[in-house]
Amino acid sequence: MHPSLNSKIITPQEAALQINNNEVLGFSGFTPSGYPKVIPVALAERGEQIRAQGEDFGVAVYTGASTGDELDGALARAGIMKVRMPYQSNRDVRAGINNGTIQYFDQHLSHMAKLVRQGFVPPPTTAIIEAVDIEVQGDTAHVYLAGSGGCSATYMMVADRVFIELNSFYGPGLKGMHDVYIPCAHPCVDSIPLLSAGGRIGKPYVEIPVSKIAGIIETNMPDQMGGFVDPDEESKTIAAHILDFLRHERQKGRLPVDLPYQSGVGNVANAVLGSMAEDPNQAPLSLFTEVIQDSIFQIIENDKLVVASGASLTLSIPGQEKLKANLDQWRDKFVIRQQEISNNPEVVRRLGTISMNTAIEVDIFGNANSTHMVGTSMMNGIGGSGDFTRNAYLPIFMTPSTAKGGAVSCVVPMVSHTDHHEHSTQIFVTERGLADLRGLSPVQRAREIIKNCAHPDYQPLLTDYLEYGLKNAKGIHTPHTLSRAFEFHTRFLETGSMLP
Ligand code: 0RQ
Repeated sequence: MHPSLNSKIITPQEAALQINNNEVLGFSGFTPSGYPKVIPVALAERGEQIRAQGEDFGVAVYTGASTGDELDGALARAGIMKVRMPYQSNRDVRAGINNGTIQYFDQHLSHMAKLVRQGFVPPPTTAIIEAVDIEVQGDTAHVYLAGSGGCSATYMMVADRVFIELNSFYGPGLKGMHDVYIPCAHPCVDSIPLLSAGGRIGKPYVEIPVSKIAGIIETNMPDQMGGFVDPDEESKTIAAHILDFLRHERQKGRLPVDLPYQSGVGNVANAVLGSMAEDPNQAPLSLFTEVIQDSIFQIIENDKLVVASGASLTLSIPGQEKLKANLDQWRDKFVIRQQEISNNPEVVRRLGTISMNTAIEVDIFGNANSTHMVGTSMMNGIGGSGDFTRNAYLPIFMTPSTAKGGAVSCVVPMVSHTDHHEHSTQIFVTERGLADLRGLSPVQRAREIIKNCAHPDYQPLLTDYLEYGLKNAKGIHTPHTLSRAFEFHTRFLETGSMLP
């Protein structure tokens, strides 16, 4: 850090004292990566004290995506999170959303920064950002972000003041990984000049006036990212189906070898990339994705990484240690972007990205639900799954065929909430097999999905639903029987199982 900034060093409590009731706060962080870790905890403590005295205190929390428990969990448990956008995956935030105490605006991640800059949502007045270094040139500070890009540049640009948590865990070794680029504002129509997954079009830091820095807090903490479990048989089988399919597509000449991949968050997604890394026939991979998970090390160690572009390094703690030890060697293989670029629909489509995301449930006609449990309860949010699915060269959705020990079928007559509709989806995969929906009518899709993806315990029920509709519906293009469409979900709510 530039020595002229020493006078700005404060404690997290001093920062928290300056936050006002009902303020909109823009935090860094995209998944538990690169999020501030000590100011939110101090703010939660302060908020709890104020509320214990019977006074109102709450804030709106904008981030890149989900964050760590020191941010989301702490603010939710303190009861001071009033508004949340655009994505979360924290148990306590989820509880607040589903009991109505937190107003959640679940938004495509690529849209968030623009919504703020366009003034469509109230802009953050304070930005709270994790960084690895700050340089100063004249009146300008160059802020080098930590493990994620998120919407940090936009929040710092629009906020009146910025608090920075300067985390020495990675330290300045991370400098050079970020590519910070903000598209011009309409009516300007310049294209984003990104022509490859690894292209660099911006600066490695965010520029702000030094005068905006309201305080700096020094920390030394890894991101609190839970470890990945070794892939289970189900994940490995799903991965094997996807690899077989990609091989088949390549043989047919429909899949150029060097198209980039996006892969969603979680153990299944991690397992798919891990399997690709181990496949001797797999050509080196470019990732144009959001979350760079631990499977990246398998890809690097098998000499299969061309480049990994994402909005965050979502690594377990051993993964963060590994990266830190190899930063000099690997830095050029990574590009961390602001999420409006990592997830940019136009760029996703132009590069020909192959997307692989997990759904909560899919229906027999090709719609997917990524967000809601039994139609009403929010799980996490749409995240980047829509940014990629709608624009991918080849969009793939995966899910185990059942959940809750078989009591729930993840293939249902009609999804209880629609995030990705039949016009955007193309490939569904479960551990039972893969359904290629391209070019198929709704009834043809239903037959493929029931045959290849549904669990055998549920196949007769789904077939009965389809055949009943074909006999009785007024029009049979999409032969739903509306009075029965949610019979699986209704049975689950009444008996705890979708099976009769
Ligand atoms: O609950 O642990 O209590 O049993 O849902 O399910 O199988 O552990 O799945 O962790 O991979 O998450 C879609 C939520 C999958 C995630 C979703 C229950 C199941 C379990 C979790 P339990 P799993 P995962 C990139 C892309 C949207 C955002 C996105 C997600 C729990 O992938 O949030 O794609 N996606 N972003 O038992 C009732 C069903 C169920 C069910 C599963 N049909 N009914 N419960 N469960 N299916 C990342 C970003 O955007 C940042």
